[in-house]
Amino acid sequence: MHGFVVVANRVPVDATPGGLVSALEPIARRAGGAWVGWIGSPDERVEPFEHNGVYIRPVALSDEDVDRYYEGQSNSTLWPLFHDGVEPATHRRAWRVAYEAVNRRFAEAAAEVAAEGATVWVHDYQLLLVPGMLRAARPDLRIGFFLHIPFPPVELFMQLPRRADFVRGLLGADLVGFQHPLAAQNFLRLTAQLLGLRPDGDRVEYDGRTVTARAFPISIDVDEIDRLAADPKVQAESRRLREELGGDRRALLLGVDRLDYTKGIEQRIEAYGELLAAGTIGNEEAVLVQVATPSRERVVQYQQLRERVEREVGRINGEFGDVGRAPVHYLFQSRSRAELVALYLAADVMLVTPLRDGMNLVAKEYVAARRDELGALVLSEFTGAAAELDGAFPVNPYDVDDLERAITSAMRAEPVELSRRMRRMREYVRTHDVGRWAADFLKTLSG
Ligand code: GDG
Repeated sequence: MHGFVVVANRVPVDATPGGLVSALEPIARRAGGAWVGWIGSPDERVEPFEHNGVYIRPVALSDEDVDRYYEGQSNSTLWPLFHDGVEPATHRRAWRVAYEAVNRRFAEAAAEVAAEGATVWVHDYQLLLVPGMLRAARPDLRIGFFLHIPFPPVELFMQLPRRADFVRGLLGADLVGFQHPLAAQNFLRLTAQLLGLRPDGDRVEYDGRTVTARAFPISIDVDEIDRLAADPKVQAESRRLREELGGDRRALLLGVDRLDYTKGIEQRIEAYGELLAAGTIGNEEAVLVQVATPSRERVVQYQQLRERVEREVGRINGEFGDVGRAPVHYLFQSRSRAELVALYLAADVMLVTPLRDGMNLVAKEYVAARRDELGALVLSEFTGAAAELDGAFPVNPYDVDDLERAITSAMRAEPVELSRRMRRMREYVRTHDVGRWAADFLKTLSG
């Protein structure tokens, strides 16, 4: 039995942990905690085990569960709908049924490992029903929920079949955390519209309890990025990359994203192509590197996106490239953390232009890596990060003209201006790292 339990779609046993794992694992370890989640491969039954001092309680998913709960309801219904419907959401009864069954399995596993009065922290859109199920089984628990992606406006959410179930699911928590204050507001409004509740400030009474809904913008492990950025091997790799790409004669523009239609990769590449076509930017004065990490490859929208992006990259390189000097370097590959930081250090302009993004950690990682206080960040207004990083060059990624303007202003800004902006952002990120995020959330949850 454990006094602190994390419940997330995946367990933290990957070779290169992300920010969430580096924030929560030490907390779980200190608390003698448990982590409930899927191992990541279908049809694999694994007994509970200990990993880095945390008790791992695997939840098994069949191939069909992965198809319906994960790729279906989570990634083809909720993901697009919660990102403003930038791709149409697909609704299928069988997916919803599987989603509910799998959420129940997660809730039961959590109930089984949580000690009397334990704190349980449930994560993200794959597990929206878990807080309600857990509350019903274990009214003694303190339950927190954090949504890593945006929460859509009421009108959009209303399209979701069985929408009230999802709201009731979240209301099983004592504290529901979001990336942005607007998301918390959307949620509270919905409790009024769908369930006739009366939210008051950031609280709402439900079922004889008080539920708080508030923004807790997530962040990164600043020390980890800083350590990599200070590493002579990483710095040498960064210099090598710049040299390969044309040295100081060519400005290096960089994008790093999972290949996802929410990230605005297509629009970004299209804008760059137009700048080359118009002669605003010459192929000899700049180069774009786009790292597109493979993601959700079995979902058809992702396969189609990949084809569109690759066709456009091919067209631009064919039309505006020279032998040995391609305008766009496109890497459909996963890179190590060290290589990403080397790229951040090499990039003059970081392009973070999602159509919608809960936070976007890449923006914060770029800032944390720039110990030289140089480099420009072009940042979409529709990211959570835009509410925090006021030294960025803001952009509306739906507007190609605005993208082109933002890219050229960032490329041509004076170094003094760049370091003024970068210093402001670095100060903010340094004082708002992921450790503080987790501590704020858990302190609020413990009341
Ligand atoms: C969701 C929300 C929210 C990327 N490529 C590689 C790689 N990455 C790392 C980045 C960064 C992370 O993955 C991506 O985080 P983002 O925040 O940018 O985006 P999502 O994956 O969509 O994350 C988002 C986040 O949850 C946290 O709440 O900010 O809004 O959508 O850390 O560096 N890492 C490695 N190789 C890669 O090729 N090692």
